[in-house]
Amino acid sequence: MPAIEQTFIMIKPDAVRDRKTGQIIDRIERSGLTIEKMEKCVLDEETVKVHYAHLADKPFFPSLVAFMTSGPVVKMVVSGLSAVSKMRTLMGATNPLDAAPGTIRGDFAVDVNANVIHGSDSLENAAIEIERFFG
Ligand code: RTP
Repeated sequence: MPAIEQTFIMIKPDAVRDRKTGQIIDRIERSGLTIEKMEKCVLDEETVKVHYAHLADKPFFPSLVAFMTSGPVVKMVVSGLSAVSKMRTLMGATNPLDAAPGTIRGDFAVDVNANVIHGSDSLENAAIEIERFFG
């Protein structure tokens, strides 16, 4: 049975810079999910390195850290029925080239290196990320 969940969502620097924040928030709210907390901030390098620690050995890691600290992000706690998987569906595939039209990445992103939005991939990681970013 679907349960009410909380997930961690972050609009990445490319989308904030391109003034897509409002349109992305609109899609989240239209889907029936609720924004519990929201804050615009610039991430420090250490926080990004911890957040993407599972990718530390990838060749694109330095550019990922540079991108994620390149400007403000909008971080959120989003809640609702099956919020974790519902947001992953709304977001679309990690690589925008594979993301279906109608998804956030499918409609707003063109490049896997700057793919507009982050959403927790499990309930367990959602709790860890909410603690990490909202403490
Ligand atoms: P995210 O954590 O940002 O929501 O992304 P994800 O779970 O869908 O995908 P993950 O594998 O955790 O990748 C994290 C972020 O790293 C960048 N990436 N670049 N150049 C590349 O091949 C590549 N692969 C991944 C993306 O920004 C991705 O969202």
